[in-house]
Amino acid sequence: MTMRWALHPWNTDFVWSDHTGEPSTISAEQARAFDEVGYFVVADAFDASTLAELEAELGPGDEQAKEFLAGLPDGRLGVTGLDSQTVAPHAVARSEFVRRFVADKIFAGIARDLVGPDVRLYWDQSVFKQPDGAEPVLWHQDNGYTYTEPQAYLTCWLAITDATPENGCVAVMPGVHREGTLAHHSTPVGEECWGDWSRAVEVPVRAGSVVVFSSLTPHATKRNTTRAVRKAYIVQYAPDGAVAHYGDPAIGPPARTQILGDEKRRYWIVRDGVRVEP
Ligand SMILES: O=C(O)CCC(=O)C(=O)O
Repeated sequence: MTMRWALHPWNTDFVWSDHTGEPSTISAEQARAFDEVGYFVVADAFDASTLAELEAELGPGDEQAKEFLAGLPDGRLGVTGLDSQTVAPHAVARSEFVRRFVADKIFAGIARDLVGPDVRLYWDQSVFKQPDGAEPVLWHQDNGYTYTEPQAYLTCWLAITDATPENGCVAVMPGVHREGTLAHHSTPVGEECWGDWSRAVEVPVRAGSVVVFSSLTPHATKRNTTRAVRKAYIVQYAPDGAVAHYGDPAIGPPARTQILGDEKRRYWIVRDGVRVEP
């Protein structure tokens, strides 16, 4: 089923807040792009030796994810699969290097500029798109997986290997973030919202570059049609006090609301406008 354009039933009065302050880390053009189209690229943010260390630290989590998937009948669980993309969450819980990496001054500065003065880590995961992959990542908003309030938080998608149209770089639907959360439906390969490849923008980037987008920016990645693994590490930052809503939007309002993120991983990145050393 291809999704039609529709707002999420819980999204009744969303208004996107433009970023009007003086940014500390990103440029004024990048802040404007974030507001207008919902994404921008920080090119070459990390050097090869940092990437190599990060990649080494992410390896064991990816191996664990593969072992888990290998125990399932078809090696798949939703969006993640041995023949599509392996997804390993929470490297920050396993690695001191990664714990510090996500609070790097580049990430903290971007989060300060786009989320506000009080920011916590929400989520981190590696996504390794397997060679000659069987399935894409469908159009979705990150807020379509777990509905949050405020609806907008920040996703930083770091390329560990070069990301190209052939191996499944990020593609986005420009401008749609301003509508707030769209309706999603569950498919065998993950959540899906409306998207239109004829209007989409593919965002190829070199290894070490970060695609910065909103939790409300619809994005997708095509199948990896190459013979090499495409590796990315994704980190999400949310304002202090953000909550997650759970329930079935087809039935009614949220059945349950709780603080966003696990207590141990929800550490400060920026507090009172100042980067916090983890
Ligand atoms: O890295 C990818 O291929 C897509 C990942 C993604 O969209 C996500 O984690 O929300």
